[in-house]
Amino acid sequence: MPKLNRLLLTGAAGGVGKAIRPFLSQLAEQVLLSDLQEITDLAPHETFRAAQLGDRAQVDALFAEPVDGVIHLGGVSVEKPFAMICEGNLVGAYNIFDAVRLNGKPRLIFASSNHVTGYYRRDETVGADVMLRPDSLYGASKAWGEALSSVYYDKFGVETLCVRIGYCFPRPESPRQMALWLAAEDFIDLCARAFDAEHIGRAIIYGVSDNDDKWVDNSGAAFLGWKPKHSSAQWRADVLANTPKADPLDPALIYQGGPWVHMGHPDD
Ligand code: NAI
Ligand code: 15L
Repeated sequence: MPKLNRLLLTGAAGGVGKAIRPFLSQLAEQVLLSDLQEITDLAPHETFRAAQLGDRAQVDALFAEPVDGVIHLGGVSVEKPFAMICEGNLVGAYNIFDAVRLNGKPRLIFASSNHVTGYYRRDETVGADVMLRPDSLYGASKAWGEALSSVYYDKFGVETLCVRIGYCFPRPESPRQMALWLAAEDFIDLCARAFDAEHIGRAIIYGVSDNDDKWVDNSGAAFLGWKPKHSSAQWRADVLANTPKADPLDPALIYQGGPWVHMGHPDD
């Protein structure tokens, strides 16, 4: 696979950013890391530039040197007051898509979330083409990013892979997280394929590994030849042994969004 010259990684100081950084030299000669939080432990192929995603001038500055691939992880990653979601995820996603449009249209990987469909039940299998049922303002903000990817492809030709990440942490701690777990190595493999593919247009897939429980139908990912190699099955016995008995009628157990369906309005 030919390497990218310069990859931009937003949200580089976050959990997923930290997990994938060690693999990015396989994808690109140079990696520009960005976040609100400064990163100082830079490898020779890495540089850092701070940017508040809600500030257009700061986002534009990330493209001062040509970028030929973007992994956009930055933004608010959990339910937070609307002002924060608006700045990081609504204005922030817009600023990234529009800067991409104006700076040579590098291919973009957008970190969406399972929470765009959190109000589907666990006994339903959800494909990437279902009507959205976000479980939170956060989930709705990811739906906005997906909508931007549509108009920026159809109208302006920006190619984006939206990855509805399930649960990308070192290991799952609950049955829900087991069903949604995404290994960082599977995510990197997915990113590599997305940059390498001849054409991706605008696609939406779920970012989950090859777990035993499958709540999502990821057949839409087949065009990338992506076959996740990891599974959460290795933690099954441990997770089940540490999962307290709960009321099966609890909405947090019925819906895919889990405890997120219990969260009230973040500004109340
Ligand atoms: P995280 O919260 O650990 O990292 C997000 C990073 O974005 C942080 O370092 C933060 O400083 C930065 N950030 C927040 N607001 C910003 C702003 N306004 N301007 C610039 N930077 C800002 O999140 P994590 O877990 O690493 O997730 C990465 C991405 O993947 C997020 O977009 C998240 O919504 C998405 N995602 C993650 C999942 C997971 O299981 N880790 C599941 C589904 C989606
Ligand atoms: C997400 O979208 C969050 O970014 C992550 O922190 C987890 O909460 C994950 O979903 C989840 O569904 O558990």
